[in-house]
Amino acid sequence: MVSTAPGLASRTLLGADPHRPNYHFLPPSNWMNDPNGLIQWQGQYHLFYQYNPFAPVWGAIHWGHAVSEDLVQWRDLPIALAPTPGSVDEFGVFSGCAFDNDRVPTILYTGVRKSADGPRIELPCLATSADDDLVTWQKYPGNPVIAAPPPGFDLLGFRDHGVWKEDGVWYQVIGSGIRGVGGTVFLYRSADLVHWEYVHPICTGDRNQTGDIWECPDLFRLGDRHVLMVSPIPLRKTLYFVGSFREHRFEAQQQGVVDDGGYFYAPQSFTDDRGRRIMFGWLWEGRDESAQHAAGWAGVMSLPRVLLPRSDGALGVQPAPELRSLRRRHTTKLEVQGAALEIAAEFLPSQASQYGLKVRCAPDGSEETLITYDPPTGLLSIDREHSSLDTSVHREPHGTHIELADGENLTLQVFVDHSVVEVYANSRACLTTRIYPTRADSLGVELFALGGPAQLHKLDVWEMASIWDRTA
Ligand code: DQQ
Repeated sequence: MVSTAPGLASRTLLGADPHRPNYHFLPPSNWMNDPNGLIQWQGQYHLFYQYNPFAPVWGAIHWGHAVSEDLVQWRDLPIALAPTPGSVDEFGVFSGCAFDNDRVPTILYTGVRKSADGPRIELPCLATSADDDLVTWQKYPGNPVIAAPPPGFDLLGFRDHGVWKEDGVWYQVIGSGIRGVGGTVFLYRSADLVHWEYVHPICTGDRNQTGDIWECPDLFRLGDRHVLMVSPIPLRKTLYFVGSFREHRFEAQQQGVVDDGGYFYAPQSFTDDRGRRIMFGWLWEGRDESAQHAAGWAGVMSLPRVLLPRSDGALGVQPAPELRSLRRRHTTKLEVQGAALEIAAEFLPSQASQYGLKVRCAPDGSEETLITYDPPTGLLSIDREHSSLDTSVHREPHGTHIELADGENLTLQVFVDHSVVEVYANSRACLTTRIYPTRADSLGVELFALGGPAQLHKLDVWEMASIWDRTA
């Protein structure tokens, strides 16, 4: 299928917007949400994404598409999938995955239409591509490939897919929720990707703890365990469970939040040809719809993150090392200023009651964003109370607990990219937030400590290059 939807706008159109990130991926204009169909095909990384080509708000969901050699520099490709009027996906082409079916690039996505009495009907659909650049896609004429959700449940959703092959059999997981019970992930199997047999739920949560509907399930092996990620409605964050997957049932041994900054959702991960498990997530806006309309764009992709098994059973995470290619002017002092920076700061244990970094600081302190560590409680938080003089943008704080072992340093890696602040702590916690400073001179970086001096062991700051200069 070649899309009849409008093409992508020019990136130069919105390039001067001071809130638009320079080195995080986002479409040329309008709305983006979940990463979809992440795959490395013939050495190239493909990033598809939930996309509304008509407006900077959610709706008319298509699959946008970009390609990269290195996970960092992206090139826009035409829209990959669009809703087909009068079909099973006429309301939207919702989230899904891409995989290799014997050298045929294949997508399994959720086709959505509206029933006569209003509710959405969500069903799995297939599409394949015959070109090695994955530019054009043909929808399977027999879509949907599963005619209805499994019988016997009162379900709250049936969407988003993960696919793998095991002993010659295809398996897929689908996100759902059982009314009054909790989020769940259903398992199906198939010999040919077209005929699917229902197996069972691999895992079901307690709605009081882990939400009503589990969106975007992502199940994968990491080290000697399995990881299940789900994005529960209404929690507005993504949970991970580390555990075992035996006889096609997932048993969680440990649980955590993938990113507790309040803005990271619906991630997807894939394994690349170096065996790395790489994840992207959607960063939503921290301002209201009228501001999104005025800006002409909404939604940013997180930086590529490498997931790592940890000996304590939790999930380890680091920014992909390829991002170092964006580093430009380097300093070990805080003389540097900028809206696009990487800051690596390592603090020794100290007697200070709180310490950390401030970014996007105005010279007179009227705007500043604080990344604060509180040793007594182990709380690492982002304080946006004074991030912006614009009182309409979101400013509630977010944080996560990170207990440091005796003598363990706090290592922060902070990526500031205009309205995005992405924080990695000790390769085991992430906080990502959105800020909208109003002043052109809100560019400073500062260290601070309360209740005693902090002890900075090491500091590196780099100005970061734009990923669009070559493609603008
Ligand atoms: N976004 C998609 C759904 C998914 C949700 C729709 C998660 O497929 O459940 O745009 O953000």
